[in-house]
Amino acid sequence: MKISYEMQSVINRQINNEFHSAYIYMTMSAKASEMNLKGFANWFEVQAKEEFYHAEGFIKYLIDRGGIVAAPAIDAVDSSWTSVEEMYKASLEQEQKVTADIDAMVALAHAEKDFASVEFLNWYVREQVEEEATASEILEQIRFAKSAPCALMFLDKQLGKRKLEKPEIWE
Ligand code: OFO
Repeated sequence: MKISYEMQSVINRQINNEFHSAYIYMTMSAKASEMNLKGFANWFEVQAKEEFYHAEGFIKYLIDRGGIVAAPAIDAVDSSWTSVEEMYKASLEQEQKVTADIDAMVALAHAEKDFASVEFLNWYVREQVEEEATASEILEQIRFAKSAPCALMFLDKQLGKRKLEKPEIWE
């Protein structure tokens, strides 16, 4: 079954969303570096690269289904955060937005009886559960650590250990 124009259009929009997420996280990484929080900077950089993989997954899928990849401009990033707490708050909001977009795509795939897209999108549905949970967990830890600077330093050290792993569906 050929992929519908509407599904192509929402996938293209999502490719753009994923690159925008990558841009946001790369900017957060730069801001954390400016604050000398190298561990947070590492965490955001790894996250940016994961977002790039997410975009790549959609691109490959669209091509496999005979679709056309559009390449609209990526929105600028509002980088007015003044703390890592604000960055993780923004991160959680961004992930909640992405989750809503993915859910809408799944609903469209079901409505069109496009079961290949349903199956493909399921990976992203599960991924978003993890993305939201992680952003929310780190945000809570930052809030706990706020009254104790050494706790924030410890968290920075922990986040510095994060390494990039290629998502299993692209291996
Ligand atoms: Fe691609 O998951 Fe975050 O935005």
